[in-house]
Amino acid sequence: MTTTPTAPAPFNRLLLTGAAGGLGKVLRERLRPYAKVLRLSDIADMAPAKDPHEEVLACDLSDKQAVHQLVEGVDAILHFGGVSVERPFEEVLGANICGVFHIYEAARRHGVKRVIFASSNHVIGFHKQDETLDARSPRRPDSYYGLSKSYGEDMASFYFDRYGIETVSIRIGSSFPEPQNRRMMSTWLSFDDLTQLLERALYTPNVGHTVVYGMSDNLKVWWDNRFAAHLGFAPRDSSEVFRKQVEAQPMPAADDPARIYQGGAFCAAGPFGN
Ligand code: NAI
Ligand code: 15L
Repeated sequence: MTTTPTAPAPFNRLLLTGAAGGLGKVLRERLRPYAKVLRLSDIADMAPAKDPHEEVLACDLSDKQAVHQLVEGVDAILHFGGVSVERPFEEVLGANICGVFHIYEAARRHGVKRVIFASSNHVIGFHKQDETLDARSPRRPDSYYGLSKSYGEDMASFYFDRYGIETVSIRIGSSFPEPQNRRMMSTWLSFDDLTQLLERALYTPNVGHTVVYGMSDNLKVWWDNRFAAHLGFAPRDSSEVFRKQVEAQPMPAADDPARIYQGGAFCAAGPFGN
């Protein structure tokens, strides 16, 4: 299902990185109306192209030359690939930090004018759950992973200021079929709302570098999207319909990070090694 009755005119070619991942598999279907050709890429195995509207290309984001070849000929990039949870720094470094540099440098070289960056709430994860944040609130990364997304947002800002490449950085909350715990009652982003947000991010003119929190129309939220109002994102789903099943779970202890911090368990991950 698309979120508008008639999709806007499709791009000639869109690139989706992270296409083998949880969201990538969902977006592989949902992005079809927005591109004549959808180029799908991941380091992991993907289903083969099912028709001429798909191109499937394996690529390691840490490989600069491979990313440059991947980006050639695309009109816009939805950058969803990379390490998506807390991992040792060395793993995050190649996929996320070098990876996001390779994406932007390839975009510059190939004249790509728009990137949609799958950032994360873990950029601000060490803020407490009783705080309300907007896009200008200080970042408080909760992990090497969150740091890498923070760096990605700075990369986006730099490539706009220096080269005019526009980005919408989406600080995705928790995008899964359903909220999995009490914290996700605030952070949940439905797949329909994610799709609408991506449509707005692709088609809204003059976004510069816009930071938007990716959340559904949940009852109790921690984020204020006033600095992204120009996107016209109007989520339609709410985690409320799942409240009963979520609240059947035991309440976390008062000192559990899942109950204190916006980033939840990520705030207690690590250390790794010695
Ligand atoms: P996922 O882990 O299922 O997908 C990420 C994909 O990136 C995987 O298929 C993986 O193989 C690929 N990848 C990892 N290292 C790579 C490399 N070096 N080169 C090429 N590909 C590589 O994660 P998910 O849930 O689909 O998330 C997609 C994106 O959205 C990620 O960037 C994640 O950080 C971000 N995000 C997702 C949230 C969610 O709730 N699902 C919340 C916040 C952010
Ligand atoms: C993320 O950034 C992760 O990619 C995803 O797996 C979830 O953990 C999500 O944040 C979350 O905070 O719920």
